[in-house]
Amino acid sequence: MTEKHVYPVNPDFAKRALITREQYDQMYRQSVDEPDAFWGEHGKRLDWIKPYTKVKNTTYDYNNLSIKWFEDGELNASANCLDRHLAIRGDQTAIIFEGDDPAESRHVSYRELHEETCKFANVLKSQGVKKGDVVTIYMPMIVETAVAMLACARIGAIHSVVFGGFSPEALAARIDNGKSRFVITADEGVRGGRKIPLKKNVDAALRNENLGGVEKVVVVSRTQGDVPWNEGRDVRYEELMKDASADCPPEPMNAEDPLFMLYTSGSTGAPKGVLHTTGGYLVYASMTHQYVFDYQDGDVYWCTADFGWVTGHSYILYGPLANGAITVLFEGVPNYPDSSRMGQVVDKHKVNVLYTAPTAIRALMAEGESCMAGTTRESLHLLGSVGEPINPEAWEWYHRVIGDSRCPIVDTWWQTETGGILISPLPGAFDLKPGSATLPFFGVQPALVDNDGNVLEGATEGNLVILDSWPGQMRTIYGDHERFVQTYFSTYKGMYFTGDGARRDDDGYYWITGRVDDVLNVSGHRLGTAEVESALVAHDLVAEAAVVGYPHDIKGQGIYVYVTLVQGEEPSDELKKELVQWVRKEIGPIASPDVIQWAPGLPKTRSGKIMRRILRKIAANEHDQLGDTSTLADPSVVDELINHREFQ
Ligand code: 6R9
Repeated sequence: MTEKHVYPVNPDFAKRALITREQYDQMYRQSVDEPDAFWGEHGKRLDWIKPYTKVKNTTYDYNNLSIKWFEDGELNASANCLDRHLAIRGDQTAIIFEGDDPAESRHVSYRELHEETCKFANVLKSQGVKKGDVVTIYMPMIVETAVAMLACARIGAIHSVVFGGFSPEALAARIDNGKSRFVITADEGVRGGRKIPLKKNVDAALRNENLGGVEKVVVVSRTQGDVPWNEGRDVRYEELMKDASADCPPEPMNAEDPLFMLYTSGSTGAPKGVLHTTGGYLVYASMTHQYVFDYQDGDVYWCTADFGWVTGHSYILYGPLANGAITVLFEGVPNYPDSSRMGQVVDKHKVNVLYTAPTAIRALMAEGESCMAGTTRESLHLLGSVGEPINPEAWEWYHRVIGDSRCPIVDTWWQTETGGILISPLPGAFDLKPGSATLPFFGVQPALVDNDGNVLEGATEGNLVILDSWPGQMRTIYGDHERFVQTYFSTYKGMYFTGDGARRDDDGYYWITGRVDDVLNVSGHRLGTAEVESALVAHDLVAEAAVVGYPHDIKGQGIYVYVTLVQGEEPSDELKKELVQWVRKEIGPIASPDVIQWAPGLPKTRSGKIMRRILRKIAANEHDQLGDTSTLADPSVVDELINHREFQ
């Protein structure tokens, strides 16, 4: 790294910053050397109904795995996000809602959000929802979604938010896996001027015979669109809210009681329900939100994620609200009505902190600097990035064009499983290097290991593991604890394996290089290659399919599919289109294949394992670097694929 690639701490930002480099060094040391003292102190940032006397009780011992934080404490997440703010900031804005239509926005105060949440919590109770029940939320980005999540938390129900872009089939699989008896949805969502038939999708999902267990579907009116109605099962949000009492005492929850589950893709099998608990998660989400975004009272903070992903949970809802923040909730997309929308929203609501994804930045970059014309963005003082590695060019562009060369950028590395940010700059403390997530947050002990699990020292590259637990860590995979232990703790015994690779430089800065397993990251969305493959082979004409990622200018990774048709079937462009539609139907538009290549055969080892390494190289047009192909059962397959490679 040359000096010109280092951005020293911005002196103006340092003046207001909560944490200096000296403080970071001292606090980090304590967090690792004396975790009980450190987290015992910082756990007090929340209101506890019953204070904890124990702090950290965790072991990564493979045969004896156990993760508990604040285990004898009791609290309620919704009370921490709402009730405790009423006396000091009841009339302050909690949520600024910005509609898909730029003419539509409104402010919701903490008092209003509290009242709606209490009412809806009573509604859920009246519909039979009890503590420990799983409630599926399939909603657009509207205030009622925040209300629904907080209302679940208030009564101790476990919410399971399913991204509104998922297909009925994907929704059905998640409802089924969670044995969820309740669904909350909206008539339709609106994004980029287009309607999304959420209620219709729920109906289609529930037609699946295995889902007979769903008792109630609560439907919020977003568009007042005409939707089919199933008397007895479907109930209207607005009608139930009319008569609901606004008095609903928060349920005391043990720190280790579940708060929510959220499905995410792994390298094998069906998506897994990542389970987060109450105390550790909320301490960690709120503390990272405060320090990473240097959040201070009155700052207007905008995270552009969706509630369907973990970023929406931790950094639109729980972290910010626990901190009494003003959080922007955006229903739309960055390029509607046109590509100046992001700048427009920043100016309209005087946003100080903008947290978005590299894919959005690259899409704007492709439009050219004119996409910020007519906006000043002068309110911004900090930028954030999440979801995938940010390439230095996109970082520089974000810094220069969106942030007017004035705002530090926090490149935050974390995962659904980690609950909150693990590696990120603290903006008033660290010099920045474009493309590096820099250093670990308090209490986080990253390490790089070789393929045999040996810890590597100094400047090097390897598999990224975490050596000890932090409070926000997931506790299990819903309904499959064994899979949890296997997935995260069996590759390198005694360590949490992230699935990512990383490089560490001479300053100890981490550079995340991307997944080292069979997980794709398409526009910041995680997808398992196995998921896309099983969708494809479910098609009658597909005999076999192999899916790999390839470098894509905007999406980060695109989806490259090799398909072998059943004997006697002829490849055609129509069939390609049909397969793309098929995958969209099975999973959702985010899984649309970018390239389909017909493959008369796939490169396999003699034991029949598909050699994806080779398929990745062909897709990336790097077939001069195939490496060792001597273990292939039939090497001629490779030449055939190279000769018929699809051009992107
Ligand atoms: C929060 C979130 C997790 C995977 C993760 C990694 C990639 C996320 C990143 C990043 C490089 C960053 N990732 N943030 N890679 N730099 N700042 O995205 O969770 O959807 O579970 O994805 O995303 O590969 O393992 P999730």
